Amino acid sequence: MAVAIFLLILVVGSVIFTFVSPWWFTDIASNWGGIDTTVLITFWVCGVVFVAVGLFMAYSTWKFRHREGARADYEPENPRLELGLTIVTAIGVVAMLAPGLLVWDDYVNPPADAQEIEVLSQQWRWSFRFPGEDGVLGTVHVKNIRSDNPFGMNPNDPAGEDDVLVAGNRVQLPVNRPYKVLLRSNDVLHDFFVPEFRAKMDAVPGMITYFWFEPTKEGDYEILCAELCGKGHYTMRGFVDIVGQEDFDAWLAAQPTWAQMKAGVTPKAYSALARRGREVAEANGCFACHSLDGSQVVGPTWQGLWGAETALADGSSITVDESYVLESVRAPAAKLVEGFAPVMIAYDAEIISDDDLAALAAFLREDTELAEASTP
Ligand code: HEC
Ligand SMILES: [Cu+2]
Repeated sequence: MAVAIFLLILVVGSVIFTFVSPWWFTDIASNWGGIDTTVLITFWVCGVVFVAVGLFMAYSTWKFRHREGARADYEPENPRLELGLTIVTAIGVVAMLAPGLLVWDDYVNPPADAQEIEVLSQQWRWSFRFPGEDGVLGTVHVKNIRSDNPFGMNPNDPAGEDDVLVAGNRVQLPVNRPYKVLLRSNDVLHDFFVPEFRAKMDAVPGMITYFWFEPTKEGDYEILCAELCGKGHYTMRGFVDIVGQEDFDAWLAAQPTWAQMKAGVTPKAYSALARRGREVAEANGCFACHSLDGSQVVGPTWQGLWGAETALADGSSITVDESYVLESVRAPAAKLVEGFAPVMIAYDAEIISDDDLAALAAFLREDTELAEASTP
């Protein structure tokens, strides 16, 4: 009896929890309502089966409980019951899988007027490339990747000259325009995922994968890497800003093309030194406590850090410059930032060499400068 009541409570409790729980999908911001529908169908099929099986078990444990002198029937075969269960199961499985096939067919067949954007993934950041005026993405190869060619552009392909290169973690796209997203990885498996778009796809080294979507709501949406890709996986975030067409055009025009980047006309990408500095920060786990996007993790964000006035715990304040950054790393306790606990360890020269520290400072400076240069 107790077991039957427990099973009953489990079933009823699960159903109530499903309907009152605050955890549900975020508001959708793309055309992929069909993906929500397939998920809901799966929820309903599994939910109905769960309730039916749970109630049947509760009933059976009560109805067929042990009684003195009662004997069980032996009935190993029951063709009618087996046929019935097979048919019902088959219908359930088809109901769950068939809609997914239809949506998938749509997902990998972009409309003819879809614009292209390339998403380049690497440990642990996102970058983006637009085809430029000719509408054609230039060819690329990993073996071309160097500090002054972070996208691995083919230097001999004229189609790449006008490609627009967005090196930061932030990209803009116009609302209500279909986009075909081409995915590339420079190192390991990553997965581009924006929950509000209901869309995700693996980025696989050595091949180009794709899907398409049409943003339907303006807003700032977070990009996550949905594939465990190394120790910095959790820091691999980015943002897609969905804006009006005019805002998008203005933003895109302000980004450097490959030709400009080569000529150093708009040096909006990080210098080689700064890129090394970022690697030093990644290798030493700084991003476990410091963000680049303004969010507060454990320590203060590095967004806009360079040149900013930092309020210190002793009531004074200091302008962030090279010497303050060096001191913050070598002796973090010397000047504590107001409102933060002294949890950062001191990194001496054996952990981070003077050269690496200079590179780190260059990264912090350029990160602030690039952000200022790219916000109109
Ligand atoms: C365990 C978490 C943690 C790690 C790891 C960490 N920091 Fe910090 N960091 C903090 C905290 C907390 C503060 C604020 C308190 C203070 O000043 O020490 C801070 C402050 C700083 C500041 C001063 C920021 C400001 O707003 O004035 C700099 C610069 C800095 N850290 C650089 C680094 C670098 C570079 C690394 C990696 C080599 C690193 N931190 C690793 C927690 C951390
Ligand atoms: Cu990743």
